[in-house]
Amino acid sequence: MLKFASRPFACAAIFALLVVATGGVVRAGQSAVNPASKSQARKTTKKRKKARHVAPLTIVLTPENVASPAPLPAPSATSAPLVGDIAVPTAPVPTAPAITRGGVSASRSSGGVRILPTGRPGGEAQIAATSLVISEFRVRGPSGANDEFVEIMNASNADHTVAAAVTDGSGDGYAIVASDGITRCVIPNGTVIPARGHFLCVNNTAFSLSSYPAGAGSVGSGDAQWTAGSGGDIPDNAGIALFNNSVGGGSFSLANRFDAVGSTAEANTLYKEGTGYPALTPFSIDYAFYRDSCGKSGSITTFGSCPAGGLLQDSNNNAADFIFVDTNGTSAGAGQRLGAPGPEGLSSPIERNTTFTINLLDATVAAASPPNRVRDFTSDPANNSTFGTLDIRRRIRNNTGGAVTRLRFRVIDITTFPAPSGIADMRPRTSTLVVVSGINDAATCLASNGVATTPCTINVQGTTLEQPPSQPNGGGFNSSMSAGTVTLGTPIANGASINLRFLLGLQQTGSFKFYFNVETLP
Ligand SMILES: [Ca+2]
Ligand SMILES: [Ca+2]
Ligand SMILES: [Ca+2]
Repeated sequence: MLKFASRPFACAAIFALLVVATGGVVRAGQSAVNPASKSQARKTTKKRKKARHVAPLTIVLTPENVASPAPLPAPSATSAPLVGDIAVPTAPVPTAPAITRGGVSASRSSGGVRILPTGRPGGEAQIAATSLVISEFRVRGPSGANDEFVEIMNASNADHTVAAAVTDGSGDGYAIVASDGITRCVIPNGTVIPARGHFLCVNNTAFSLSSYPAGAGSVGSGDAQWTAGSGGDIPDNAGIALFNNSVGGGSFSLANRFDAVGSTAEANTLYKEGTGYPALTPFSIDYAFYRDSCGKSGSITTFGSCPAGGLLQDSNNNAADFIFVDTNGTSAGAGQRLGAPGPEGLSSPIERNTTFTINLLDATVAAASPPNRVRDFTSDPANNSTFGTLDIRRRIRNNTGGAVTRLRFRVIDITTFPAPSGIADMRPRTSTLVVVSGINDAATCLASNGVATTPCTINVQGTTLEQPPSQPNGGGFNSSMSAGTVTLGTPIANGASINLRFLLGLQQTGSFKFYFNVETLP
């Protein structure tokens, strides 16, 4: 997990609570903008008026708007007065990095952002070394009730070979089962799920995210499928469980269960953990519940490093472990935050935070200053950048020991819609190559051009917000951003670096945070 953050230079009282944490002030001294203007434009005037008078930023669900999500209300607060662009952070300078198992995070130093790996902290329940967990799912989507998937992750650091604990000689494996007791997918015996890799089970009747990028291609119809003839639609808010066998009946027991997730409306406790996630009002939107790997349960307003260190959290309490996201920031009953589904299967890139080093583009310059961080005040509402953009540039070095043929970054913590006043509403967006001159960092010059002579001019490649799902409001929680220049034909050799930029549209200014996981192939 990597983090880019800073905090107010001249804090007003309203920011005092953020001081111990982090965040970057990206104030432009302008009024907050309605981040859902596109959505609102499609709605009736009557509904708009109604929504705008609801505070705070939630809507009341009524039968009339169950069929389609209600419009988002406009933030009513305004930004703080202009106090500058992005302040220089003042947190203690961290000690030299020491590689441990866990996510990579950035700590602020007096010079800007510094990256250091972090071990997995205590507190939350830790995933056992052999655990398979349900890492993301949905039971409805834009294509309706059958637009469903269940993603499994091997959260351990060792490859896992599927071997059913109970067998009957008939298609044995692990079973993904809904609370009606009907198996939707079997992960066949002998399947190897790589360390931190995934297995994707989809409803082939209406799965709409088959074009979501995976390795060289897309996730397609997943690694296993179900249809109307094999259980069909999983009802809204029904529970799902992963068992260590596919025999069924009494073999689908608590003792044989790897993991489960269900809502408060699920009566069968075998198919959920704790009281369950808050039951959803069923909208056919591009939503997902994904398992938290930051450790803040999807809070937009909680600053500081991610307690989970970039690794999946499983406290056996669905309400705490799963985060609801959708591409329009809809309030459907289980929390409201802009984000995107990201179904992953066996061919998808794998989290490898600890084997990459994130360097400033120019280490002779503060992290909060160009060329490492560039603030553009140009208003660009059409691209979710009403208050301009924040452009973060880094040199990312491959230390995996081999060539990397696919590289992308998954957002695991961010300030975004619906951020309250004083906190930035950031929208990750696609960027393209920029050429940067005046680099005085010899290591970057050498890595980029093969010559250490300074100053030098370098290429900084753009990153692409991966779609589908369509993200007309920009990215958010669980969105992925790809380094498209890294391919099988043009890999990053071990020890080599790539210069990348992460472009964030600003729909509201204020303190910010931006953490992501590094995902790669092989
Ligand atoms: Ca369904
Ligand atoms: Ca669990
Ligand atoms: Ca996923």
